[in-house]
Amino acid sequence: MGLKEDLKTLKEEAKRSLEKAETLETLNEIRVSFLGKKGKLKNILKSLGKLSPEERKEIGQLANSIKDEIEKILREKTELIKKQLLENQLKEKKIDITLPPAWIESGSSHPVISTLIEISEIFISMGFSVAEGPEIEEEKYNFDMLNIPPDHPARDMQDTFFLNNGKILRTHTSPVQIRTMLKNKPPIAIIAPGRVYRKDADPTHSPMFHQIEGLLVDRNVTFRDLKGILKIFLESIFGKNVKIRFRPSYFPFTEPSAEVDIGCTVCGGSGCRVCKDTGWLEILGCGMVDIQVFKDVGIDPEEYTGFAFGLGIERIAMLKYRITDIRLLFTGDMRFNRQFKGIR
Ligand code: FA5
Repeated sequence: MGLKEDLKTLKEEAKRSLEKAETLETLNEIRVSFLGKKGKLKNILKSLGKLSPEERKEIGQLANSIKDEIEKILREKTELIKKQLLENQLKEKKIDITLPPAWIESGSSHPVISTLIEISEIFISMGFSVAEGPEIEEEKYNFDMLNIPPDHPARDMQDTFFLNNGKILRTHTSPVQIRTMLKNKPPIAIIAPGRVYRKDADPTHSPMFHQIEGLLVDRNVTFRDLKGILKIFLESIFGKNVKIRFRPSYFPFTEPSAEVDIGCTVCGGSGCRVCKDTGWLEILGCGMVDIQVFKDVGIDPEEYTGFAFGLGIERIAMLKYRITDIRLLFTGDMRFNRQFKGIR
């Protein structure tokens, strides 16, 4: 039977070709040439019509099984070649896992911010809560209600940034005292950290710097409480051996008033540019809340007393980390900033 032989020969031929095939393109060519519309199988089956129905059935079944077999081998071979292709690709693009990874620098807190957080945490641990106020402030809160009259030197154009909308950039955090006392009744114990602005620039003065305001109002608050709290705070930051000096001073919103200096940690007291050769650096102003301020916010000065303080965060950071120029804190120079990695 010629057709049967032809089909078997076709099968063997297809198998041989498939065995040799190495690319997906060759596989496709084999599929087209054996199983395609004009392919070898169709060609053989052309003479099917000349056969008897029985023979036709037998040859038809044989042709189908050969077709199935070739298709099966085609599928398997396709999978195999694809797998080999992938393996070759992976080999070519092999990743060397022993290479060191690309270096991604991790960020860290700026020394001013970590000092701000450290100071805040000390006061929070003593029972103070955190209050906030706007940096764009009204003169009423920044000056008038703090008992700073219009002709006071602090209002001078030399110190204050005046804005076109009639407001100013706050020159200190003390307006938060007023805003807090207008809103809350005593007892009050708050700190108010934030940015403040002054026309000021030298190794210890920056036009933008940070302060933390403190305010405690209650019955029987005395100057002794103020000294005690500040001593605890300064010893927590600088250690028990810190040299502290209270100097009488003047602020329109406190009476009596004082300023506190710290023995210069940069030179150890022998004199340097940070302490301007005095051995001391001023870090805060403080005092007992002035009676006039209490009256203006509606707190009875007969019943309540209070203390307030305002400290410069950059000055504390400078003493803590022995930084010789405040401006270094704001240049954004990464060689400087990197030195403070991991301080908190
Ligand atoms: C005040 O700003 C008062 N509001 C402080 C105060 C609050 C007194 C409550 C009484 C009661 P003074 O101008 O001295 O005070 O500033 C306070 C601290 O801010 C200074 O001791 C200093 O540490 C810091 N400071 C002042 N000016 C600058 C500046 N330009 N750059 C960096 N730090 C400064």
